[in-house]
Amino acid sequence: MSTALFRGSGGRRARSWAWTSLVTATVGALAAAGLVATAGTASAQSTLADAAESQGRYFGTAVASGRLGESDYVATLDREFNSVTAENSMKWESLQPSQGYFDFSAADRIVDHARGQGMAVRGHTLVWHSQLPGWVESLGTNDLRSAMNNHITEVMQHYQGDVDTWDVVNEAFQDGGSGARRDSVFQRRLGDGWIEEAFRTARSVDPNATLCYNDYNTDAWNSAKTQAVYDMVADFVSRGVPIDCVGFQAHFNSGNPVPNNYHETLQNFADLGVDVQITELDIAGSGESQAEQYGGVTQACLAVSRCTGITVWGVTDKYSWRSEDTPLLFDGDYNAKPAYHAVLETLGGSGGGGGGGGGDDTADCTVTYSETDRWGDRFNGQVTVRAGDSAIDSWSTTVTVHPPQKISATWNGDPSWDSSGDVMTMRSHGGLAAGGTTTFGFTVMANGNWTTPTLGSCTAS
Ligand code: G2I
Repeated sequence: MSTALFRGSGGRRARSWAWTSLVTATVGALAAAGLVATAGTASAQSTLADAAESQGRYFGTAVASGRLGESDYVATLDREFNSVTAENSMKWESLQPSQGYFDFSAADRIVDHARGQGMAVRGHTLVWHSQLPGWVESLGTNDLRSAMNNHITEVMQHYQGDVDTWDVVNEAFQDGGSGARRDSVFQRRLGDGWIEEAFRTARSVDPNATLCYNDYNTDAWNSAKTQAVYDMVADFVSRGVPIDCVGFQAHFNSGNPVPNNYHETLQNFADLGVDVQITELDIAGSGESQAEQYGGVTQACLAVSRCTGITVWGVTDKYSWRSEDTPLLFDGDYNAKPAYHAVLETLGGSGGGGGGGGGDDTADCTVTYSETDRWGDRFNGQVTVRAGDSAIDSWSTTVTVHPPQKISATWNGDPSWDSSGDVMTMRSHGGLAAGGTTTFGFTVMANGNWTTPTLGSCTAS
């Protein structure tokens, strides 16, 4: 099971089918075990995706491929979102680490999961000065031009039919008051025409994809950077350069708050005849003040008919690129925060949050699985149990193995078994303080089946 390296295009389709059925089967098993919301339990508009859809929008999140093995992460992703963006896996350094060698494996995992769940995929990003492999930096003008066009071509062809929207060019303008283009290798070697060329190439490769220019600090209408991007888009539209959309990253904090005229900025761009999307939303803070700002951004999007959707830059605070700012909609235990409820309600939904958390004080706990060791015939699983906002006296949860697997040893808990021997109930030896954690572990004899055991929910008293 080594990492797949592919030269050139093609090959994705066949693998895609295999993955899709695997994903569907896994989700079916989780649903049967009550681990993911099923159609019967999730009423309309009690999730971000459903509420956004009722407003004719999508609601997306950035996804890190390495997190797709975590059951709470996946359950929250699948329940709440209907669009994903790869947080890092589709960047140039990930997809073409050395010239001519493409490694689509991590990005494929995200796309296969998303497509298996019927989600849309935003491609991020084809041409960006950052997370760019060293070999690109050292190319001369002609080679850089061909490398740029070749990268766009190979990547878009690989994901054609799966990725419907691309950030073709990311962050090409400088911060501050100059309104100038960023001094990147593309700008230095290819001159002003490189952005246009990237868009023309992208259109010729996949005429059906929505092509976006994406940037940050373009939120306040009167800032020099916003104006510079606006001028470029206006120029592209007037000359027929193929651009369909402008992405607003929307990374907000106290130094860069949501501007009062945010809606005006979105509307002015939309009036050029392009869609606008909020592509990497996160807002530092907590509680009601964070909630209010999230509600305001959501409202700004709803007020602009061409604002087609919102993507938040991650599922949970604990994996955010700036986790110390707690900028997302779910806390580290996947409890929905006030910000989540503000977004959901602004989208016309209610309830929601998956029933977990929501800031109440009743006894609860969560469980997370990880595999800690693997040998030729067996593996060790570890479950972390975490108490919610209140102390708990005891906890229990179930671990279901998949025949012919057998659990051969356990530690740090009191196990009991159902009649099939496949479902182990693990009970605590004692309690946990509010927010406290403990772990228990077990060895699974694989007997040829390496499927991850299924965790039940955590029960506290
Ligand atoms: O910086 C925030 C975002 C700004 N707009 C473009 C986005 O693509 C960008 O995303 C962030 C990711 O959220 C981070 O996860 O881009 C960063 C890189 O510029 C990402 O950070 C990288 C670290 O630099 C690496 O050291 C690390 O290995 O994340 C990698 C994976 O965790």
